[in-house]
Amino acid sequence: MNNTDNNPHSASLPLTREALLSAYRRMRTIRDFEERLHVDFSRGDIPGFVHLYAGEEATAVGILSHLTDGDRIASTHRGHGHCIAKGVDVIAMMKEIYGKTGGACNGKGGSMHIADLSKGMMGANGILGAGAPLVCGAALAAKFRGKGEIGISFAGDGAANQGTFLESLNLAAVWNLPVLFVIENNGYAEATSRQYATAVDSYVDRAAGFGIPGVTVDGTDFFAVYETAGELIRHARAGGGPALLECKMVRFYGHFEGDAQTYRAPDELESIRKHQDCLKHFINHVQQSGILRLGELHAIDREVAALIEQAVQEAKAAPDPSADDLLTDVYVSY
Ligand SMILES: Cc1ncc(C[n+]2csc(CCOP(=O)(O)OP(=O)(O)O)c2C)c(N)n1
Ligand SMILES: [Mg+2]
Repeated sequence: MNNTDNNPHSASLPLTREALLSAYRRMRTIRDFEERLHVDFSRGDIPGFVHLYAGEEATAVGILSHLTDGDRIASTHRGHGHCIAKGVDVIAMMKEIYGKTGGACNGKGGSMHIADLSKGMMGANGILGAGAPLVCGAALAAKFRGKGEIGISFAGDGAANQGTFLESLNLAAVWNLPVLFVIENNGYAEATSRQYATAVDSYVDRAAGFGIPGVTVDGTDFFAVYETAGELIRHARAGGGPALLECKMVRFYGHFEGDAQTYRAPDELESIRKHQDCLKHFINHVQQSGILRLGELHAIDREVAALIEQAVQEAKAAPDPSADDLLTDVYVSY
């Protein structure tokens, strides 16, 4: 199958000033969103479990900047960054995490189940490895629609050892599906180091076993992620089939909020924040190359800070779902 003829996405996307400002805004929004949740969770304001994406922003934004609303993604338990990068409304996300009416899922999903099908965001997911088969289904539908749309599955380094994940690679290869499988390798699955639980050093070595391309990239470098993902996405849109992309990255917080992180080296957090901060890297790059001015970025910082404050205030003020809402949104009504 070759979709390039009627494919609105097949041209390469140049990183214009506007595109860079938009990418920065999304990365900054993710960072501020997560840092605010960290504070509010520790105050006891937020129900349920929260896993923060801070530190990993360049991967979500570098990849998802290539997508349109018609492309579909399946996320993980650490899904806020994917949602924001895919264009889900930040105020609806905050309300959802607070469990309130007006949330992306009317307050019934919470952090680990945010979805917005109108944006192609099929959902965060509490089950490791569950997104990959879902994306195969979405990609099969996209292939039949023939408009050059694709699916992207995100999975952590831990989830990449799940049978469902590996079976999905095989299925996608056999059916030549337009899918990109992204492994977000932050070095840990909960408190378990990657070396302890995974037999291979490089996850992309596994791609050869399924006959598909596999590439590793520095997931803290927005520009490297953008470029590498762009090639694999164009390959999928053009009918070239699935690929595997491993993004090496760091997480700035614990596995979940409340994690004491005793499994980390004593200076690890300080070191990764100092040397592997994807936002600092982005700012240095655009400043040194003279593409963007610091003042423009600071203006975005102020707008994002105001948006996050507004989101929290609206979430706190929104009503809880009522008992009458208990059985709505549970089943699809046709
Ligand atoms: C099938 C399944 N097994 C175990 C768990 C419990 N669990 C939740 S998150 C997690 C670790 C995930 O690590 P990784 O995939 O590397 O993602 P990260 O948290 O590092 O982003 C585990 C074991 C689960 N949610 N689902
Ligand atoms: Mg991990």
